Amino acid sequence: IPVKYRKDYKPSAYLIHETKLDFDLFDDHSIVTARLKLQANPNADPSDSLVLDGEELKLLEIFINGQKLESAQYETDSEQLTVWLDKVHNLNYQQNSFELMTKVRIYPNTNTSLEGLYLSNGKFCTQCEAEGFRKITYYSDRPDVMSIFTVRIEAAQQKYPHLLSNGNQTEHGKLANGRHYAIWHDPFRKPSYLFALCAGNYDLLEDHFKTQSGRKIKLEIYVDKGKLEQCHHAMASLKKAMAWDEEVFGLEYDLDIYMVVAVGDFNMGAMENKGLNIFNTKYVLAHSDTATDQDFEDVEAVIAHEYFHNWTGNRVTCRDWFQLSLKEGLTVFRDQQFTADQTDHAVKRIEDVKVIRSHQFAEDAGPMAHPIRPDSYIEMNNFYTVTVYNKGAEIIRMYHTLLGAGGFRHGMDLYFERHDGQAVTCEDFVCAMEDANEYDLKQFRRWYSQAGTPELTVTSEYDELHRKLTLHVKQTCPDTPGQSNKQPFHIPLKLGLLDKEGKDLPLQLAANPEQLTGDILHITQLEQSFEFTEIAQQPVLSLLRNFSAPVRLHYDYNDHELAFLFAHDSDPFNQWEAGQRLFARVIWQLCAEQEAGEVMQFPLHLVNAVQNLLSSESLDGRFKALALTLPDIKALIEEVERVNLDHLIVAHNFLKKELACQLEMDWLVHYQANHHVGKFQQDKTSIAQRAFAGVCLSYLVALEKPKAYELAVSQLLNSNNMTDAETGLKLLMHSNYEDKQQLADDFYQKWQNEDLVVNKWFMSQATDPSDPTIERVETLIEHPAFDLKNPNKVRAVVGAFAGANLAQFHRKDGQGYVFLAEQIKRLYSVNPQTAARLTGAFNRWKKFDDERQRLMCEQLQGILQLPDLSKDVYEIASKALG
Ligand code: HT7
Ligand code: ZN
Repeated sequence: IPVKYRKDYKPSAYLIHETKLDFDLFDDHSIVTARLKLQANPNADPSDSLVLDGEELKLLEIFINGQKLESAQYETDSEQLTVWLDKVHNLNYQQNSFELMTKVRIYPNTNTSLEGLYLSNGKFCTQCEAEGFRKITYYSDRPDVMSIFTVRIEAAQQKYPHLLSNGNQTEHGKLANGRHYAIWHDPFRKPSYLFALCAGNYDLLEDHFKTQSGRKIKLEIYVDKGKLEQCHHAMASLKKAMAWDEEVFGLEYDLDIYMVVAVGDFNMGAMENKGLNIFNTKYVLAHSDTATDQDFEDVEAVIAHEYFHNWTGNRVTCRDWFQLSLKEGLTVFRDQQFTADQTDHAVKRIEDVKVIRSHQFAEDAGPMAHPIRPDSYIEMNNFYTVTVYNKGAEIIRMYHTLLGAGGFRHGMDLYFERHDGQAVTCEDFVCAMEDANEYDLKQFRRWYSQAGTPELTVTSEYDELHRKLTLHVKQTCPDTPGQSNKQPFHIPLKLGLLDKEGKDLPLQLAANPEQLTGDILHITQLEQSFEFTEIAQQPVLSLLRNFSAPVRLHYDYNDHELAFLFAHDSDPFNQWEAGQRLFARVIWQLCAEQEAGEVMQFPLHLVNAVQNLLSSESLDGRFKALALTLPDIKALIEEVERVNLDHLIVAHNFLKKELACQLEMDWLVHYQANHHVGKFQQDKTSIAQRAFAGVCLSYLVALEKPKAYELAVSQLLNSNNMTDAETGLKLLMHSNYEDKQQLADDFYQKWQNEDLVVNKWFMSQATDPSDPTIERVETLIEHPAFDLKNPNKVRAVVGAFAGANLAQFHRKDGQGYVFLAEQIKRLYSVNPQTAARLTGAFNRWKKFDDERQRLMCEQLQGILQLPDLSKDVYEIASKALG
């Protein structure tokens, strides 16, 4: 199986100046005619053959400059078309441009990979990133080949009244036999991965946006019939995103029309095709009856993310797929900033860091570890990862931290000034930041090349006599596959020193003042010491404020310091962090007690800390909800070398139940004060109250008392919004409430026609940690609403089971592993991308006990034996086994 390497990059031998595509769409096949204006690339090695990518295509005709090619002049195999240009008569292919015409037949109706052109719910749509365009026509399917596209679409008018592609519609009309056509022209050069086509019968929501320069942009959202009421939030989000990008980055939309099409069958969240975004319905449709507050926030964030790609991704794109983080890390950072501005900076930061710690740290420490700019891959689709996206965003965030908002903006401005219309590299981005700010980022570049999560170990000494505090900081980074002996990173360590009242002391270094910028300490060496002067009293250290770098921090806090920070830190992130550390310490202590065969002891000092937080009047409800939530088990697993999962789950449950018991009245009082049954509102205060009430209810349900169950049942049945209903449903499904099956059945009856709600129903059951869940999940995949071809459904049942039900997935008898492997076997040839994502659930097998390790490896080996295994799944499974 071939591996692609970053170091092997070579420019394409031929450029494609113009791309004219004709689509003739039929229910059982489609004909694609491509007319490409090609020219030898002056910046590449000359070549006598033209090699184009093409997969699953049936070549019907091929012409060059109107000359039909003979079989001796070209060749096709399962991946490519090669034309020997030197065998084509009278063709001066090194000097002149020439036209290649190909006609192919494809079968969108049987395309279940959801890559290329496929049918979703009776409508045609495309997904071309990363390498899906080659399933549509023969092409140089790589991001550095950019072309001007003109697209003609023809289809039956009644069934497909809307015919959409990128850019502006220039023509449309009726044809014989009930068919019609539309022609679209995109004036911006783009790579093939940004091509899109949609054809179907949709409901349409129309609006417009006036840009800062006064241009009127048509906004259109296309959805399945009957879903119009669920599009208004997406439309409002789009307008907010457009205004925000103008305001914060000075970036205005460029075409006259911006279209969004929602489809039910989609491998990922959404796709930023130029002027014609294609979205998973999950990230467009939102109504308070059917979508939670979190869904609303996700829709807003994904709409914004895809919109922001218009500049970071489309106007300036990637030279090759190893540079993916150039657009994705940067665009995630931009969407994170946008959401923070719309909601709450601290809450958003905490949520983002939770993803890093539970998922990215795990990836960085596992068999798939890769730098944000990978050096090699087997299947590019496997590299749309939390590392490239979320760690990539953390790296961008560090520029923002180091250079300040103004410096970052200067860097962005220079980046666009230099590279608008180009396909560039991460190095080009670093240079723009460096040059715009005259800031040396030589060492900072290591974040792009070295994988793994750096560890910072900090110790401190306080010298009362000389009013000095010395910090000793060590950095290390573990070996990762193919990389050892890492060089030190440039790590911005944001910190505060708190006096007895919790106030921040002024920061001043005794020497090397350049090592401190404001409250950012520059960690650049393997070992460094910093002396802070004029520190009148022994301070409490608040380190890595706002999670200023994607590292693990080790500092030997005592309980008292953590409780102090939990109560007083002016940095809300570290306030939350202190609480999480307090909880985590208790959980590990409870594990140790079990290990030693002792009875678990609940440490009473927690009660005060939690009670104070609960009753705080100044803190936001969403922040409280986060601070009262126990650390995620997945993140805890990443804190240790090997884990006794059974002990960890017992400890986690014990702590939850103890806190529930100790503060029973408090949970109830706060639940009642924050849970409202009256008129539904979706302002910030109401959203915060729902989040806070939800956490209070989760503690009450942990008591396993009839009264608490009654509250949850009443919330589920009487709520007038999906946030409250889903919270009630989940809590009950995950409890021992005896009538929970009846509730589940009723919920399904009520919502069976709302696919996205059915997915919530699936998920709440698949993540039930109690024992008969595997058997239950086995019946869920047989349920009429389940569809193996629909990734949302697969994620809701199989993905949720393997990724969010630790107790059942890791069942001791290995049945959880058997179940997952069975599903991968059913799926790998249907949808290789989704099957590969599921396979990743085995990646952390080394963390578990010997028996579980053996059982997981057995399944991985079985997967590797499958006939015609897709390279997507092969890459994940083979790397997992190492
Ligand atoms: N740029 C897109 C990434 C993507 C994708 C989307 C849908 C289906 C398959 C896909 N492969 C890659 C999404 C984004 O980051 O905005
Ligand atoms: Zn993206």
